[in-house]
Amino acid sequence: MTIRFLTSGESHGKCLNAIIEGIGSGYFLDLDFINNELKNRQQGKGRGGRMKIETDTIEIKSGVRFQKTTGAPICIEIKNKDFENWKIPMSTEEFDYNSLDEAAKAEIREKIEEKAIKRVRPGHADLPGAIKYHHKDIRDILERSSARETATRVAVGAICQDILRKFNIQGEAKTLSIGGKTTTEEIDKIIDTARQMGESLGGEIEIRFKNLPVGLGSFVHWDRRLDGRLAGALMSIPAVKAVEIGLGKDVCDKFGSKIHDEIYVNTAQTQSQQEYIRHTNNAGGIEGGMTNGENIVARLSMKPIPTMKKPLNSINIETKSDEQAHFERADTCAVEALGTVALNMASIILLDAFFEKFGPDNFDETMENFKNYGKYCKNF
Ligand code: EPS
Repeated sequence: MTIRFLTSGESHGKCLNAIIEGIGSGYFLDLDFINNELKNRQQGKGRGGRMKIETDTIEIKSGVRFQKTTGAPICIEIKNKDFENWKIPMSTEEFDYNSLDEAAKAEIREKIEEKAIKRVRPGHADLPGAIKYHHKDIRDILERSSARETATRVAVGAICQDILRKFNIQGEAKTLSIGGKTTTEEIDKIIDTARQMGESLGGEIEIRFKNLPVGLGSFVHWDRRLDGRLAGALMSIPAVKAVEIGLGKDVCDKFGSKIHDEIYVNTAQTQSQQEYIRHTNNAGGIEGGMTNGENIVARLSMKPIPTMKKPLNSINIETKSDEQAHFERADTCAVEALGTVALNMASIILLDAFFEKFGPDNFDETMENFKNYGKYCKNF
C-alpha cells in the first residue's frame, strides 16, 4: 500500500478532516476540480435540507506549497457551516457548570437533551454502535456514522483523481436506476412520491475509468488483487450492499465462451503502435487481479437510507420499550451522490496501484516511468 488516509469529524461538529500520506512531490493540485467533485456530491434529486446549508470546499492545511505537493502528508479540512447551530450539543469542551447560574445551566442541559437520541434507527449503526462503545445517547454514534463523512473521502479521492488525469486516466459515474426506475421522468416521480410518503429510496450506479495501463494490481497475493481492493473500498461506502465488476453476478448463468473477452491483434495499427484489443469487456477491465487495458467498469447497489420520516418499529434503549425509530432531517435519496463518492473512492485505489507500478516520489520521475512502460507495452 502506497497511499494511506484517515478521516475525522462529526456530521455537526466544527469540521471534517483528512490526512493523506503517500503522494510524492511536484503534483499540481487543481482546486477547482476538487471543489467541483465536492459540489457534485451535494447534488441530485432527493437530497435533504442540509445540502442547502453547506457549500463544501477544501482547505489545504499542509503538504502543499504554491499548489504543488511537497511529498509531505497532506492535511485537508472541510468546514461544517451547520456547526453554528450545534455549538452547545456538539461542544468538544465540557461546560464549567460551577461558574454558571441556574438559568444558564438549565439552558445548556436543555440544548443537549433536545438533541439526545434514545430510539435507534433500524438499518443504521445506532444499536450495534451504542452497545459496542457503551453509549446511552445515540447522538454519539449518529454523528460519526453519518454519511457526511463521505465528503472527506471525496476530497481525498478528488486529489487522487486529479493526479490520475495527469496521466490521461479518466473516470466518470452515472446513475443506472433509482427505486427500480430508469428514466429521468420515472425517477423524478418516484423520489417525489417517496418524499411525500416519508420513505427513502436506493438505487444502482456505475463507475467507469478509461486509459488505464495494463498491469495495475497483481495476481501474486490475495491482497494485491485490484478487484478485491476496489470492491473493499467501494463496499465501505455507507449504504452500499453490493459491488459488481464487469458482468458481475451475470457470469453465473452463461457458458465460458460467452463470458471471456477474446483477444485480437489490432491490425489497423502500424507495427510500432501495435496493441491487443478485445471486442467485449465482460471482465470489466480486470483479469487475474490486474488491469488488462480495457475500461474498468463497476456497479454499486445502494440500500434506501435508514433515516426515515415515516419511522420503523424499533426500541427505546432507555425505557427498553417498543417505540418508533428516531427521525432527524435526512435525504430521501442519495444515489446520485453515491456516484461521486464511488468515483473518488475508486480513484484512491487506482492511484495507489498506479504508484506501486510507477513510483509516487516525484511527478517528473513517475511520468518518465509511465511513458517508458507505455513504449514497452506497445512493442510487447
Ligand atoms: C449528509 C449530511 C447529513 C445527512 C446525511 C448525509 O446531514 P444532516 O444530518 O445534518 O441532515 O443529511 O446523512 C444521513 C442521512 C445518514 O443517514 O447518514 C451529507 O453531507 O452527505
